[in-house]
Amino acid sequence: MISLTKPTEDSRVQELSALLTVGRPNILDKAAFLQRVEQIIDNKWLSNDGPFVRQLESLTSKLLDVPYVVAVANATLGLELLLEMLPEKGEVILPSFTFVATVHAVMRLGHKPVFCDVRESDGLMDPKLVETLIGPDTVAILPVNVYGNVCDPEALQKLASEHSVKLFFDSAHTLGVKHNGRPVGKFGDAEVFSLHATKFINGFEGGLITTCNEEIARRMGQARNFGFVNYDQVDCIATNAKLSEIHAAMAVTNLEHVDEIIAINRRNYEAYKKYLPKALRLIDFPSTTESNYQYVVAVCPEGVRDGLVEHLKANKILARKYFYPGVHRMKPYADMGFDLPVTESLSERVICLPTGQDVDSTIIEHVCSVINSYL
Ligand code: T4K
Repeated sequence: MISLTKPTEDSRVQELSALLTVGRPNILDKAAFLQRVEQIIDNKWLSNDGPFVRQLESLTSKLLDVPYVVAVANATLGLELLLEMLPEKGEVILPSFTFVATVHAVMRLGHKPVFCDVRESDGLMDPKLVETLIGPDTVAILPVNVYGNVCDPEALQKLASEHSVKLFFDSAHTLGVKHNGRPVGKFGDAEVFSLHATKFINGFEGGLITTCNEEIARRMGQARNFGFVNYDQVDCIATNAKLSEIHAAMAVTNLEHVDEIIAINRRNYEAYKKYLPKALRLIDFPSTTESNYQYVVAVCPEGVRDGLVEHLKANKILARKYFYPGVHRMKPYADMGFDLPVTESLSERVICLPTGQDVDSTIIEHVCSVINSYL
């Protein structure tokens, strides 16, 4: 007989609950979510464009002021569906200073990643550098809005239009962020958001493709569901990237508290600003950006970061090295010969600190005093 182990007896869960971790999910209203789970079970509509998926799409369409939202199983698949739509294979310009998923999506679809270095100040691609990398084989630019900061969408759009290449934003970190008062979500040809457990609004897993282009939205709707246009007709070769109802219900429940979660993250960010030793520099946001503050990232002096992460862990605080190493240094990409000095230097020094619902200013004061004791 199979032995059923209760989740709380799982050693990983026990280890993690004893730690203050980066990425602990925000769950603002467990009762409301459980009520929706009952509803899903009673409805017997578990997946495939169900009522909660539609509600999620409509809520995010309003929140982001974007006409089309297509919910998918995760952001990685969202990026793959967009890249699959490109009429020819070619070079895609993107940063190496990102989560590996962005680059894997490019490679898995048969395109060639062309890595662009990033700025020391915020880890974003500089449009001036992007311009130097555009060539005859470029098919798309794929900027990543890391940590809740926003790449310059106007300058990038100008470049993409001048060179007739597509512009897709990896906005996995920027749900609810505004740039010059305008919600991120309608820039470029399309954007992709993540609803992974560790994201500030989570659906356990999940992703959103947003676009102002009706044709892209139509194709994404088909592409997430095997290419079906109706019960019997399949128009293209496609995969299964559907979001289930339970995932959508979790995301909808959390979205009802979006302002509250941003306020919590902002309060935490301000507390880090107050207590963090001055030797570390917090990645900041310009006045043009209203962030969701979902990642609190500090840049350490050279040679400090790895020891500090270990010291924090010894004190039951699990900080993360997002993003280390640069993707161009990971095994599948290491032979491509890219030299990205800022990405390399930054990835050796960044440290991502715990935030979200389970963190408050007393905890942050403690985290900062542990950091101070190491320095
Ligand atoms: N583009 C960018 C720029 C991204 O950052 C990401 C994902 C993507 C694209 C792709 O999005 P998705 O396809 O995932 O929708 C995590 C996440 O898995 C990943 O979604 C995220 N970025 C990345 C920055 O972080 P890991 O491998 O570090 O995650 P993991 O599972 O080790 O979780 C991190 C910590 O969070 C754990 O140490 C403990 C805590 N945790 C995690 C989970 C899953 C919990 O407390 N509870 C949980 O349920 O990549």
